[in-house]
Amino acid sequence: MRSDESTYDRHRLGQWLAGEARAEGVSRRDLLRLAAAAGVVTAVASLPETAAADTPAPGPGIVKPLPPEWFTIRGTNAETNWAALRGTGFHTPVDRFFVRNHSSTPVLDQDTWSLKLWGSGLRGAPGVDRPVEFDYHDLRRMPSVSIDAFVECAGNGRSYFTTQQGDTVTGTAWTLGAIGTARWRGVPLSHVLERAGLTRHAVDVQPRGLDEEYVSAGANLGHVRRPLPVAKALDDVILAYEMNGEPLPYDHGHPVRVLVPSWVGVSNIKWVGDIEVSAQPLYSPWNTDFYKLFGPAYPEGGSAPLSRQTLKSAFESAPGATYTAGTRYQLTGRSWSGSGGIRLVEVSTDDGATWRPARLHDRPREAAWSRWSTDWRPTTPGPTALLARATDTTGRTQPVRTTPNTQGYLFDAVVRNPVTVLS
Ligand SMILES: Nc1nc2c(c(=O)[nH]1)N[C@H]1C(S)=C(S)[C@@H](COP(=O)(O)O)O[C@H]1N2
Ligand SMILES: [Mo]
Repeated sequence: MRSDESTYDRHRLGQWLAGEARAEGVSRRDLLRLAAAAGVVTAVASLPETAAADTPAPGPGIVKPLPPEWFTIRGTNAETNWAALRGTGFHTPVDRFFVRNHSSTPVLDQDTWSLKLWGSGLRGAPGVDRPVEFDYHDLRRMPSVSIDAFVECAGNGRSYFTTQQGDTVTGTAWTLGAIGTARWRGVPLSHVLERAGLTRHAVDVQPRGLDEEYVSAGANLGHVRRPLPVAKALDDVILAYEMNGEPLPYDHGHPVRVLVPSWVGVSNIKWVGDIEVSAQPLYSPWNTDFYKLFGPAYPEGGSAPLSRQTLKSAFESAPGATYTAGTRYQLTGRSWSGSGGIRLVEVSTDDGATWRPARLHDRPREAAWSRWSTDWRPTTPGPTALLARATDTTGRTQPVRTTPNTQGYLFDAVVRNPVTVLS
């Protein structure tokens, strides 16, 4: 009974967060009770009184608190402010990790959750289309692995196409904060696929989320889902149930998400409910329309679906920061690549006129960032710009300009950070 009740509470809260529950059915007092039951007191308690009157949830449907010093809200998403990462370690604290939601965070109960695997790439009696099912505890009993990896939105840095290059692009105007690095623990997807009866005919694997169906420009595109080639699925992909040593938080896919190291953020399907395993190639709007490169530099039907992320660098400072001439500063930042580790980071404090190597604080690692620092004692008052330029272990260096694409994915040019030196 008790668990039915709390399941119902969580479900109801999820509906409310998703804007589905009408306010007359849920009073503010009930909301607080629901929130308490689901362990998300602060998110709801901080709502203005009027929220429960008859308006839907204000702002994004994200459960965790989003203090403005840590996050910039962009529609249904929350971007991490880079200044909030200064002094944090290699792993991004969960409470500062960016959230990218197509709709809103569903509050799911691990005890009623299950994962279904189905499709023509699995063994099974001919003509019988019975899914193979695993529950949360089945996964917890399987051998686990831990990996350090970033999750980064393919659109991270998109706003610089416009502000630095004058290109017109569509999509969320992220600066560089649509990335975080965590330690993820879970079960290798290869293990689960083997257990489900993977055949050698399988070519694509498509995980699908349990969050609301995504409606874009009036069209219902269904649940968020994107196929992965079976080669990647069997390589280093995991079904993650822990983030930085704690159960996966609601906003990051509780109880289980897919984690696809080095690949575009959308591959990392949160709140995964089922996985289609197919002997034929699979398509979804997320590999045909979105997350491909379109534009004059690309073929008529667009590029191949995006896989790996690109190369970027960011300073751990606020936009437009001021510095005082004659004072010694330690500038800090991080660089990362989807193609390998970081071999070199160069910094310019004079708007690109001169460059010097930064100190690297992490060894080059696949799928993860490297922290760096450099000292700066500004001398000349006035405006200048800070720039950082990384080279990865494949030998690739961030360019001055990125070839534009209509949806503004994979910005990798050196970002110019205007600052002012005060006398
Ligand atoms: N089910 C589901 N999975 C999803 C998404 C989503 O909206 N729904 N967003 C994707 C995108 S575009 C990104 S960049 C990452 C963001 O992960 P995070 O919110 O944990 O930072 O999740 C991906 N997985
Ligand atoms: Mo994304």
